[in-house]
Amino acid sequence: MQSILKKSLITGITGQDGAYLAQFLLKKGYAVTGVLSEGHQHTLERLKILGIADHVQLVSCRLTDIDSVQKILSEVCPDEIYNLAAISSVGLSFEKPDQTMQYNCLSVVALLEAVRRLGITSKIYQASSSEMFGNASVLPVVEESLLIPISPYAISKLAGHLLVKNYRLAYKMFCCSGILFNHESVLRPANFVTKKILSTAVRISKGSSEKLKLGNIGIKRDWGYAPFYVQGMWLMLQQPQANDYIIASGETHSLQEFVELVFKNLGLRWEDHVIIDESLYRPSDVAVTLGDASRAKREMGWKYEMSFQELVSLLVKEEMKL
Ligand code: NDP
Ligand code: GDR
Repeated sequence: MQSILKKSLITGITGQDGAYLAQFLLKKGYAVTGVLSEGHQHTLERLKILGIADHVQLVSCRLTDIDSVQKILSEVCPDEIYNLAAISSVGLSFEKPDQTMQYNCLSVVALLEAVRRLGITSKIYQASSSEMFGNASVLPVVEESLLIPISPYAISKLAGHLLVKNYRLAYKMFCCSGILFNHESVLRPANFVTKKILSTAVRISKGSSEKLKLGNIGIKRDWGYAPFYVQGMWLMLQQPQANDYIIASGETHSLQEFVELVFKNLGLRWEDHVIIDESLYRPSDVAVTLGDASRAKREMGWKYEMSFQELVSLLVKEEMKL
């Protein structure tokens, strides 16, 4: 039997990244505790798909409340904390800007402040986002590029990002932000565009006559494969000094290319099945994202080697199996 090395705590364990990260940490011999946010209805589906639901401990906590977070931290005494819980949909954040700001900002303050008040040495990973850059004038972006977010989601993530920097500077705490670019998998929730495209296209390939309704397919994204990205999160907490890192594929492609390739992989013509619905356009949207993950490669040895074509083929295969 493998001996337990370290204790980890993951907020947002029931989401895409939480599930893959839990699987990654379990393989490394960590004890994994997942925090379920009180008042939010969670699904254990992703943990079950990966076959790890029975291997993680689940606890419940009001993640926006400092006292509740302090209580959990003193019970678990984690070596590493991964803060992934968030209202993570950019689209939804335009409909619920108040809830997005409240949850995504307060949960970061509560965690940082709880660690500070307890005086513990837990290392903290914060899930920051490429969305914080907004429509960058120079691409690819690096960690020091200007942050001009253009959605309530991205603004809330920027607040968390700056809080992490502040606690690092003011209290010398080991806290890092991973600035992750879009990463996808079969575990993506249904409201994200790649999952919506994959699940609909697979149903069509099996005989469904439905149409796939999409918003702006002209946008371009730096898309990667989620299981490789969680390794970057872990690597950040293994460094001698805390810092912020971009994790990205370094390629950018339009949503139209993604759609075309998915349907092509299934032997179909996308034009026969896709309808553009302008009601799905966002009030403001980032046109292109492209990240430079050189710092992550140079300092942590993290590198990404899957091409866009390989990513799409793999996602189609995984979706067919599901
Ligand atoms: P998911 O949406 O898959 O998971 C988010 C997690 O937060 C889930 O556990 C979810 O619970 C929980 N959650 C959602 N809404 C609430 C709420 N209102 N109150 C409490 N908990 C809530 O996101 P990902 O796994 O894809 O992303 C993980 C983190 O990384 C997020 O913070 C996201 O913003 C950030 N990020 C993600 C990127 C990506 O491309 N995936 C890129 C950059 C940053 P449940 O699933 O049970 O509802
Ligand atoms: P994003 O992911 O906003 O980049 O945020 P999403 O998949 O929601 O959108 C990507 C792009 O596709 C366009 N789009 C559509 N999007 C959705 N959801 N549904 C549609 O029908 C549709 N049609 C076109 C969007 O306008 C957008 O431009 C993800 C999340 O994981 C965030 O948490 C994370 O921070 C960023 O990636 C990096």
